[in-house]
Amino acid sequence: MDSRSVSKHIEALEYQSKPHRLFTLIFPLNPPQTQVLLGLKKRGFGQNKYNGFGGKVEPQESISQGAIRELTEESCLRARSVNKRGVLFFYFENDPVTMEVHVFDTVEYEGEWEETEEMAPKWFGVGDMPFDRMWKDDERWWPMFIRGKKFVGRFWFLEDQVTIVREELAEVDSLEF
Ligand code: 8DG
Repeated sequence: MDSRSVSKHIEALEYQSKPHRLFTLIFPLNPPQTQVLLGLKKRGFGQNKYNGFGGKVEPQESISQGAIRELTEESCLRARSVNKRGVLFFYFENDPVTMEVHVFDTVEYEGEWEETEEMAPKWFGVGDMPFDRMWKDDERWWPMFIRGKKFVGRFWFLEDQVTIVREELAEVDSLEF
């Protein structure tokens, strides 16, 4: 086995040995892709932060079905198509579960956005993001997102959910997840 195959093999074993929980995260863009709809999260994990829309993938659905369902539940928009843009892995100190978050955009959606129990939506310029009120990793991968790149990232957080102690981030040609 060459060294690249060995490291891929180790990565696969590491992946299997840790419990993963699957999540989605979707960002609606206006047609010229100059603005993005974010939601201020009103409750639960990430409360008071601006974010895209998303949540846990249900057992009976595909990941992209989960992204579409969560977008409607949290913003009332109905996506007609979604594009997979990235996969992010989050590791938190003293938490054995890896969060695997599949990131999408959508430019094809119907309906008017509405505030919901979980999110208060608001449009932002893609170059004018409220990073001081977002998860700390977002400013790292957002430049790739708005340049239309695909990406894979891994971020290790302390228990405070703010301090990143290690990160890996790379643009990729395709996402095989
Ligand atoms: P529930 O309240 O209904 O139980 O949960 P849910 O709606 O199913 O899931 P959730 O707890 O709201 O899901 C967490 C969301 O936050 C999900 O969309 C993934 C996203 N998210 C993280 N970490 C990060 C991060 O570092 N940056 C960004 N932008 N999003 C993140 O979990």
